[in-house]
Amino acid sequence: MSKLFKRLQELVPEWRAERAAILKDHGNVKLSDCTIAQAYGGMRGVKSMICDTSLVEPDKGLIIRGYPLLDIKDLWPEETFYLLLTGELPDEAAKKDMMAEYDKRSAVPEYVWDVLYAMPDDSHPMAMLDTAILVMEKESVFRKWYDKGMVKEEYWIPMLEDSLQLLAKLPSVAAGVYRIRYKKGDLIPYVQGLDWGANYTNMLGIPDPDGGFAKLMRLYLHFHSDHEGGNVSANTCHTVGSALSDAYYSVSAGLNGLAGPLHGLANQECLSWILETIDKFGGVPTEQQIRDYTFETLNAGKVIPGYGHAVLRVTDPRFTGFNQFGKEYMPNDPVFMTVDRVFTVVPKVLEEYSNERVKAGKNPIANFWPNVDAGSGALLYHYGLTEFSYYTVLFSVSRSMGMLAQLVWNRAVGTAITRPKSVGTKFVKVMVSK
Ligand code: AMX
Repeated sequence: MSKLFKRLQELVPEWRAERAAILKDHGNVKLSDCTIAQAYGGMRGVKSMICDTSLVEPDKGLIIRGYPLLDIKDLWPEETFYLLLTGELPDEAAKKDMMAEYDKRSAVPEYVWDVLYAMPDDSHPMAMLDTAILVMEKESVFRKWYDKGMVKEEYWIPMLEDSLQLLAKLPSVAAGVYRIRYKKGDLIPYVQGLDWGANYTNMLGIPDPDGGFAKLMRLYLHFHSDHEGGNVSANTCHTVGSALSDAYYSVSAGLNGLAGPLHGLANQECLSWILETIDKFGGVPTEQQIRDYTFETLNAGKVIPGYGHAVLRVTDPRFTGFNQFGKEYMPNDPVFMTVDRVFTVVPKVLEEYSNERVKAGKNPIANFWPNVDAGSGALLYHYGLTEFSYYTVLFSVSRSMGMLAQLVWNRAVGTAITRPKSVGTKFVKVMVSK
């Protein structure tokens, strides 16, 4: 029995008791109102779900289980998952135990490779990853237990097993997607005893003589792991999981949302935009050139990828962490230098542009600062991962930790099936006429 499982066995009854007491004593307290603008506007800011794994504060960014991200930036992803689930930092023994739990479950069924090799050559890597996850659904322990019959109190146990199974296989599957999609040659096997991040790096097959890429990978997987419950991927996974669909169905669904350009796909678009500027100006552009190109992009009706956020109103600490990494390990890399210079120029341009929008009667841009996607691509590019249509797959491997931790937690406390109420335009018109 894993240390994680044992600790959860102790914690789950406490969480249930806490939830029951809150509901009994304060169930009628109002958390939030919802305006018509919010109903039309993606429910932005409406507090209507509970998520304990992490919190995104508009002025602070990601806080995982009470720890601001930059205070715990050196965690390995194995530790991140333990923390997301239990709320506690694992000791060295628990971290080793997590590695051993992944090792035990790392074998990928052969049929996954058959399916991936059979997909069209020009499939998007995200479509390949999501298909691979979905095709493994038949392995779900949750579904088997459910079909046999199990009591609600047990739901979290097979959900945890499915989560560990899926997480253990994801680096191999994701690396396989890379090697198959970009015709990199044979698949590279998983190495027992090697950590999750280094294993993933190794299976991609990109040379990493000084271990810098593995270091970046651990940081990357840790940083993207969770972003509270309401973002498109987490919320989709949550909704699908609330119907008691198993982890394979739920995570695959959530990642289909991550594949959208306004969400996780932004990282591929960011690097593409950075490389375009370098190309256009024949090297690292000057601040004036960046300013001109930013306006050109905006005036063409496009967004500046990597800037703005639905919740954050400051520089994303994940961007800050990546920027620090770049300054330490690749200060003279032209792509990194461009990202860094863009950071000094774009927020000011967005502010000016936003003021013009307001004068023209449009919405202001709510946040001029970089989000996680603005800088991560440059670091990956530096280490030789240059196929940027693959970047959202890396994000997905990481984000699966948050989605799975939330699924386990929801099954542990017995969160109900999601069912908000929709109203029609007629309802709105009648309401405002009163
Ligand atoms: N460039 C240009 N215009 C922008 C902008 C940007 N970076 N960010 C916001 N705007 C515009 C919006 O398109 C919107 O215009 P509209 O009213 O004409 O439709 C207006 O400003 C108001 O939007 P907002 O309230 O500031 O943002 P939002 O909550 O509606 O959207 C986000 C947030 C992230 C989708 C938006 O900032 C955006 O499109 N950014 C660029 C894409 C990106 O970086 N996405 C990654 C987000 C992080 C992630 O999930 N990985």
